[in-house]
Amino acid sequence: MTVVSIGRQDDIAIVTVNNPPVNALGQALRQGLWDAVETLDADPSVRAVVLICAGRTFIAGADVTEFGKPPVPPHLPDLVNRIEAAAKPWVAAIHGSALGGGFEVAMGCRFRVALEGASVGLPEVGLGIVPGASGTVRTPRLAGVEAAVELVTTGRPFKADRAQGLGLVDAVVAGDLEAGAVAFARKALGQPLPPPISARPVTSPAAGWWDDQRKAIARRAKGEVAPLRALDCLRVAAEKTFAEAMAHERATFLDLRASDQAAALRHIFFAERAAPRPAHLSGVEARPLRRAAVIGGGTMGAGIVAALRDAGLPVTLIERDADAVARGLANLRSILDGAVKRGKLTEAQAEARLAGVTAGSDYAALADADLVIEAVFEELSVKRAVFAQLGKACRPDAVLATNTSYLDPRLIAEGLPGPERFIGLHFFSPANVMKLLEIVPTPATAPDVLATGFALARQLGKIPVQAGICEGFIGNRILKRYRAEAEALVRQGTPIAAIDAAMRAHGFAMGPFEAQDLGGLDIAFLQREGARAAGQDVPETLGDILVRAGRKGQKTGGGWYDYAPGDRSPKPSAATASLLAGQIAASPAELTAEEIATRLTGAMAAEGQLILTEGIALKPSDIDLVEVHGYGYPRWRGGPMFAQGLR
Ligand code: T1G
Repeated sequence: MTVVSIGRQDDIAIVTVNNPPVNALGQALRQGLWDAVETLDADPSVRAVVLICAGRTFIAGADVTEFGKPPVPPHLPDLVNRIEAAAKPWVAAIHGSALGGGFEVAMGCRFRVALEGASVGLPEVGLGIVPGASGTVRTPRLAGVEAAVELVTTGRPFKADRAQGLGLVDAVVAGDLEAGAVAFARKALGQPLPPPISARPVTSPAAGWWDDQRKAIARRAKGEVAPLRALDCLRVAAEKTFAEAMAHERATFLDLRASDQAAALRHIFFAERAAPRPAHLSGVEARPLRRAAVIGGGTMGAGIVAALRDAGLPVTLIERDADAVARGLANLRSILDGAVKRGKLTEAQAEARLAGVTAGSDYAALADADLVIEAVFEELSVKRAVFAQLGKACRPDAVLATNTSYLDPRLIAEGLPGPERFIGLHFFSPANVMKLLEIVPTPATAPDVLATGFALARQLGKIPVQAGICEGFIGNRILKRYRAEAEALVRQGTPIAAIDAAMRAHGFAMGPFEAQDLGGLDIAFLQREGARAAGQDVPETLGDILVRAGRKGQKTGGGWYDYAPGDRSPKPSAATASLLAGQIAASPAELTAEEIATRLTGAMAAEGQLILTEGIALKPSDIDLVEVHGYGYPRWRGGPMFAQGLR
């Protein structure tokens, strides 16, 4: 397949890239572009060149599948320089996303024209590297240092309009991109050309500004290396010559590309892209998803409704009576108001989200639903009563799902007519924000119903992971082991605050005890009490002692830590120390922060290994996705299985 073809519109050459799925800059494409420059330079009838891409997007970057291999010429920085030095001006015509090497190629062009709604970005830090083909050197010369620092060190793309305002693109067109780019090229030929970006000046801010940037990035990066190394490259670009800056960037890129953090981030990158289309479901057609319904308008139910509406699905919300319906709609409204406050939605979009919800207490409204997700109180009899009604009210082919996080889905579905259409869909709170979705089939679940779970995840933009049935499935089972190991360290005399500090230093947003205080110790306590009441032998935990003493966390002013009224910062607690005094070894084992983190992440991996052996998870990377997307495991460490060398 020709990845680069050349067409003409009179004296304007059209270079079209066609390298599905995202026009990544593999060796063949780099060679094809190099040859195109040579060909068009040698053609006196060509006065300008438009570079455009077929398919869903402009060039989305270097080919990440090549990263593990030695670089093969033409190297991307050389190609970008070659385009910049072309005898005729090149105009990049951008649709979709020009990312990484794609935007660097666009900066080798003399001009950039973007289709409205397109975006440009340098996401390399998200892969544990820095741009390796002049992104840190040309961007400051094109748009100034401040814009460059934001674009490069956050990795977040800019939409076309903002990019134009910053000078990253020269024009934004609507409709036919090629025609717009050709017209732009013709117009540009009638005026003096701007200098190539590499020849443009750049002004470096004062040293204090750089120090402030470094502090802010270090706070945000929490141990991730690439953003700070990218800042270094940008400073060199602002203070040294183009050539010196290019050499510094290349050395940094090659150094980071071989790093553990880059390997970990690539692992997650590919795991995320493989997750929505598991091999064992290829060829299995999902059932249609046109109308959805949610039973229960509490925190989880309202969050699930919001997620379904974000995906454009009309939703019926069912609650037990008029008051509960009103409360459910109020919960949804507060989610939408929050999104508007944070600038995620406009008022009009929030209204449209709400307009797509039909709420009531009559199950007859479910007659046309393709999918119903139950999200009522986590109690077996309550859930079974809901499914008894769903079995009567819904079409026989409607997919019926439970959002249970701990109960055995088989018990919930007992007696349900058409058990093949039943499945577990475990959302994480807040359901409209958290990307993880654990998909839990029962032995009776039909393959096309399982495929429908994955299709729903794709439609909601979530990361689906299939889980077998056990207590806590994958994520909550590992969480239980993680907490038990943390309590074992407390019993050995390791201070609670030292454990939390060690896990924060390891890259977690918070440690296991701070997290319990935030979420409430009573949730897990009730689970344990339920198991005990059902006759299971569940040994007493340190958390039980605290809950029995009324210490449930922030909501009661104290849990593992004390909290002053209106202050959420945890303070070591004398009350907790005295409650647990009898449980703690007299001669504490001194552990370093690294040893604590290794012990606790090792326990996660050990539980993950059991989960794999029992067939609860299908592959190690699924467990890593659960931990990274559901439990705050630092992405740049790849997950507990990756960290233990398990791929
Ligand atoms: N290389 C190789 N394959 C890629 C790829 C890439 N850069 N990006 C995506 N794919 C594959 C992906 O694995 C999947 O494959 C398919 O394309 C669709 O992806 C020198 C060194 C572009 C926004 O980080 O952000 O340039 O599973 O499902 O939702 O400075 O892909 O179908 O077989 O995500 O429409 C910088 C990463 C690289 C962009 C499209 N670029 N990609 O999203 O599709 S480093 C990136 C994305 C670099 C230079 C440096 C997204 C997308 P399969 P998808 P999508």
